[in-house]
Amino acid sequence: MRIFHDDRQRLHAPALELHNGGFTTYAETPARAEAILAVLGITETPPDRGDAAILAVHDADYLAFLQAAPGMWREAGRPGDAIPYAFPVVGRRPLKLSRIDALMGRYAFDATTPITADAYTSSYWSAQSAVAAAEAVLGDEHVAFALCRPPGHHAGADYCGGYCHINAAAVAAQALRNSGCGRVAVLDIDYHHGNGTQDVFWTRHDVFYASVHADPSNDYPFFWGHADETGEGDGRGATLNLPLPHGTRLDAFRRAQATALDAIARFAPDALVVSFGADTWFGDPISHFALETPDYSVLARDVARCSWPTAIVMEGGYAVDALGHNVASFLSGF
Ligand code: OKP
Ligand code: ZN
Repeated sequence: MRIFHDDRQRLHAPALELHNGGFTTYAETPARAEAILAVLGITETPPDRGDAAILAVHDADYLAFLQAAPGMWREAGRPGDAIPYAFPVVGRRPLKLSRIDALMGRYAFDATTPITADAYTSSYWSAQSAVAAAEAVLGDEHVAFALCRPPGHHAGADYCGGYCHINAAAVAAQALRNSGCGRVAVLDIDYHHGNGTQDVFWTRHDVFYASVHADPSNDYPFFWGHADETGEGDGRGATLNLPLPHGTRLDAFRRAQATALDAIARFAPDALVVSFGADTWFGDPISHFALETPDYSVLARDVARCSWPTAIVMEGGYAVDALGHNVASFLSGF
């Protein structure tokens, strides 16, 4: 299997995150990628497809802000990482914002996602890795893996959040659309709902989004991922959310994934993007499911049996010591 990753994806390294009312070390660390690389071995550097692939999903002003924010933050005299802390409540009148603090809140939905000096570079190459995997599965390969880090599925067209700045899975799905796939599906099996991916394709019928995740009544990202969210307008019925309770083990997870795969099969995609998170593992430090390492190859085989060209994109997974083995288990199922 071809595996894509660029060293620059490991530059972004925020110091701290707000967790349980205090600051702790940032869970989404470059060590995650190191751990996966240590187990998988050799990877390919993706070609640079430029801004165009990313602009097909994200707004130009948002991408410009990601690049400008660290400098503006420094110029305002702030010593730490650029972290938003004030957010415009939905429905407030549109204002012309200029202060960096205001802009941070405008382009973010939470305070867990610092925009470091390297956030754009690392996220840019994460997205390029996803595009390379998408291109590979339309070529000689049937399946490819993008070792994406930082993750992407919480990032929307014009906002960051949940450790994500650029939505690599959405960029890959759109790249597949632009390469001649009329219908593309995204299967998101990270522990958390992929609100960014859902939002990007919410009103579209050409990209189906299905997600198995922790019930947002109890879990991040709280405001998306409920079972009654099914898409709007042209996208009505092209979103499927399957929330599950804390403690979920392989059997229940596998049944939910089968429900998602059945819906995707009815949609009849030309290609699939899998947003894969290993934060469903029982020992994950920020999550509450109970999958075990061999379970990932079972889940992967169920996906592989569908035989769609499949680009796998890495999302979460924060038990660093187990992460490489959990990813290897998943990939072995293909
Ligand atoms: C990213 B991905 C921690 C609150 C949650 C954000 C979680 C983002 C997960 N106190 N922090 O979906 O794995
Ligand atoms: Zn996650």
